[in-house]
Amino acid sequence: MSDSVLEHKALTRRNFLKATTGAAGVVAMSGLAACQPSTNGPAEDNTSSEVAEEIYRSTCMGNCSGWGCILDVVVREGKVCDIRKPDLLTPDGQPNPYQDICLKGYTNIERLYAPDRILYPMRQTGERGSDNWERITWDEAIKEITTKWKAIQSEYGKEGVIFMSGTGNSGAAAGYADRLRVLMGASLISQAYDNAGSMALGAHCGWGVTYGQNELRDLPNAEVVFVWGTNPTEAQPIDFHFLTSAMENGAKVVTIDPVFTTTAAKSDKFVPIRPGTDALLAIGMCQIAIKDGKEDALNLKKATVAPLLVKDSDGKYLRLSDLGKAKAGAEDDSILVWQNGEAVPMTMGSDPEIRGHFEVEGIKVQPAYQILLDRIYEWDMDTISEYTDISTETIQELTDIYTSGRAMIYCGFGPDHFANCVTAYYGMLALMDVTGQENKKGAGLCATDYSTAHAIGIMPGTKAGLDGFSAGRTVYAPHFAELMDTGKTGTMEFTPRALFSYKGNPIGNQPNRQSWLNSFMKMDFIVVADMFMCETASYADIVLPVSFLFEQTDLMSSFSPYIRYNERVVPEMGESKCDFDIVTMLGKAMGFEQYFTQTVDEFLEAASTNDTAASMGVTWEKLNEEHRVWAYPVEPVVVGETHQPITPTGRLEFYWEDATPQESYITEFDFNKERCLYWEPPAEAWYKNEKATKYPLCFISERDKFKTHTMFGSVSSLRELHPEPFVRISSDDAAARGIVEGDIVKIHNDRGYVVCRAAIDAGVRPSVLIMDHGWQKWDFIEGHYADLSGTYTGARWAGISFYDNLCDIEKVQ
Ligand SMILES: Nc1nc2c(c(=O)[nH]1)N[C@H]1C(S)=C(S)[C@@H](COP(=O)(O)OP(=O)(O)OC[C@H]3O[C@@H](n4cnc5c(=O)[nH]c(N)nc54)[C@H](O)[C@@H]3O)O[C@H]1N2
Ligand SMILES: Nc1nc2c(c(=O)[nH]1)N[C@H]1C(S)=C(S)[C@@H](COP(=O)(O)OP(=O)(O)OC[C@H]3O[C@@H](n4cnc5c(=O)[nH]c(N)nc54)[C@H](O)[C@@H]3O)O[C@H]1N2
Ligand code: SF4
Ligand SMILES: [Mo]
Repeated sequence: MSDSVLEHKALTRRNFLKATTGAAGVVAMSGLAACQPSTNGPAEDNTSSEVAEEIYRSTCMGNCSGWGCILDVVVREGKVCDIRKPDLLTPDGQPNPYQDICLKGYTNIERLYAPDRILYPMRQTGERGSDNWERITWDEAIKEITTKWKAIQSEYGKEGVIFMSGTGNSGAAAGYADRLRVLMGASLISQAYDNAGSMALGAHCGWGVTYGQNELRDLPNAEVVFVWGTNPTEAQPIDFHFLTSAMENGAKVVTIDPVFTTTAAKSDKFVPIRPGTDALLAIGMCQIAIKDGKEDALNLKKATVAPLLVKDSDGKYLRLSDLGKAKAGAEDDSILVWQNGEAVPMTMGSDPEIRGHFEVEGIKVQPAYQILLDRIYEWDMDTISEYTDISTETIQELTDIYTSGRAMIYCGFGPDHFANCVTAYYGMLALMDVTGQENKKGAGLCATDYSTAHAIGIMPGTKAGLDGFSAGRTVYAPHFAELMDTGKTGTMEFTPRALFSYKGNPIGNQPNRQSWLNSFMKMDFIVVADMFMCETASYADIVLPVSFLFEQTDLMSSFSPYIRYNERVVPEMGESKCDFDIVTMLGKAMGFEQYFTQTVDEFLEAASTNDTAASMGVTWEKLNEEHRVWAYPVEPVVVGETHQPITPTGRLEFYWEDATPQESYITEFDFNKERCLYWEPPAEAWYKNEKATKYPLCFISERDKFKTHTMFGSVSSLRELHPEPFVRISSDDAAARGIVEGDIVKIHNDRGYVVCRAAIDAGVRPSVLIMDHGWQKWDFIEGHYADLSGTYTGARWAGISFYDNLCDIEKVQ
């Protein structure tokens, strides 16, 4: 590696330990000795008070529940030296509840001045991953990339170039590469993270202003909270206060998780469920609620699809057009319900039937609720209890607690990471519908990330003025390896030859890492745009240096009710550039000059000038003046109260007549099964799976406070607190293998292995191993934790199954 290119490679575990000698060492390492963070107190001669301070408005970034926490960035003598939290008020004068800065947020100074930042375009001179780099000029980089892209497109078709984006930056301008993709007709790998779980949640009430569910500001109104497959103390540190407020208001809190998490420790009850069986628990609770007379028939009839008649023949709703009384698809082609012995339009069904089987003019039908009930009673209590590993008494107790007051399910994405993930969410939603725990304040479902307020009004318009152009096809990440291996997945056939990856680190974050490396090696050409030498960048042919957040101008709207106009705090370091400028250069060199004439501010002005923004009082001038503009309902969003479902039926849906695969290329699809709640075991991580005799343990991951995925991983002060990966193992599993605290262990299966230290933890369920997520190849003693996971996915929505794997563990030393 040329020394002028990267002053340091990403810190390996060993050289990290050598380099880190305490906080002072960190500052010196970062070249910041002259400008210590003010939180460290003034220097000896107290000069800091004489130095003029400038405060700039920016945000943190990272796909954590903050994803853009508001930061006031303090600059002295041209250097960033402090980060402060502004005290913003909501429009009705309350402290903004979506505002805090976590531990990581304050370390952005270290990231800005980090030794592993990429500052120049670079070409890999050895083989991919060999870490031999030479510095090249921007002109050389752009020329080489666009020449190769043009050649590949003319040989393999436009789709031969494939783009992939991650979750590193949600800013409007940071997503500008999508414009180039459309112009080029390039294809896309959809990362599909959290995809199946979030789509399943959205299917219930539609993707409205709440991203589908009650907003977190409503959580403190709950009398009961089921924390279900989420660990907010680590994954939502700045939103955790909504849960503690509920606790302070007297809410009873139950945590359902295979692991005794910090959140579990603060709960009234902890239920260590067997991974991948959440839907069965919900099904068992529905059965008990119905048996105990806790079914809310009124809610089912009025607010849900329960009474809508479904035809036995094709699973579609019975409509007036089926009886020849309206034109199919016309506005008056109402769905019918059964009332007083006849089928009537649903708007006339004041007290419709929700159970039974009926016949309408020779057409056999049943209310959607009957179908749900049949799915619920497919399972008997003994099987539910055995599979979930939760006793019937406990399921009874959980049902009693859940139905004892206004109840909120606070769920996250633990259950999402199995191939059967949709089942867990279908189960939770059905439980809410059956018991009527919804449509009122303090009742319903809050979901990690999605139930945060997300400002509205920004419409980036990356595709504005591109009529006549269309992007190539989209392949979901779990299908990508098959496409690369065989040139085909489902009915889709094409050959990606060049990859452009930006804002993401798929090699570190996608499951079945070896299959991704394989796919990478099959590519003719890989370009990665990143600010750090992440694992994916290390396998690139060309790396483009992206400027750090504080060097960028952008508009942020996710994870906060404020639209945030981030101003540039300091100039771009080295030759780094923001994604917008990089894409503009690439676009021009690809021959699309006339489509890349905007400056970033012109683009952002257009993005914030639209009817929705105007209706929220947002203007470009206001954003320039105030930088943080509230653009969200002032009242907390409560589905069914402040906002009505925006589903095809206008009701809360637990039955989907139009359930189809997310992409038309997917061929294997059981329409009947996917229309309503069901449960089937995880694809691999199931104790009755044949593989379990050889590999009896399921390896899952969790969030920790010190990283956002692979970001912040090389921040020295954070590494000092959490220097290396370790796997947590139950006392029983450890004892059975002679493993003791601190041992070096090897976790392995047929896909790969990882070597790291073990920590014995009585709070981990037997047969489960858990490690915090976000480590990269240089962090492990050997191997990689992402080599262990498989590429299983659901049928209706392609999700990612990080946890759906079996393995075993042995002591190495
Ligand atoms: N610090 C930090 N915060 C983050 C992130 C980060 O990387 N770092 N990432 C952000 C992102 S993108 C996401 S998607 C969210 C995720 O947010 P969460 O969903 O809250 O994330 P996890 O900590 O993975 O929590 C999942 C919990 O589910 C449990 N679990 C695993 N399998 C099962 C199961 O089968 N059933 C049940 N009931 N529980 C199970 C795990 O033990 C864990 O405690 O976090 C966001 N916040
Ligand atoms: N084993 C396991 N794997 C997992 C998970 C798990 O629980 N267990 N969780 C998964 C989930 S839910 C998610 S959401 C994914 C997240 O996976 P990714 O989206 O890949 O997340 P990050 O590791 O944060 O990678 C973001 C990258 O973008 C770069 N970046 C930041 N800002 C910018 C910018 O402005 N421009 C450009 N070009 N680059 C920028 C960062 O330096 C970093 O390299 O991880 C998934 N992987
Ligand atoms: S790391 Fe996430 S939660 Fe922490 S300050 Fe940054 S955006 Fe907010
Ligand atoms: Mo995620």
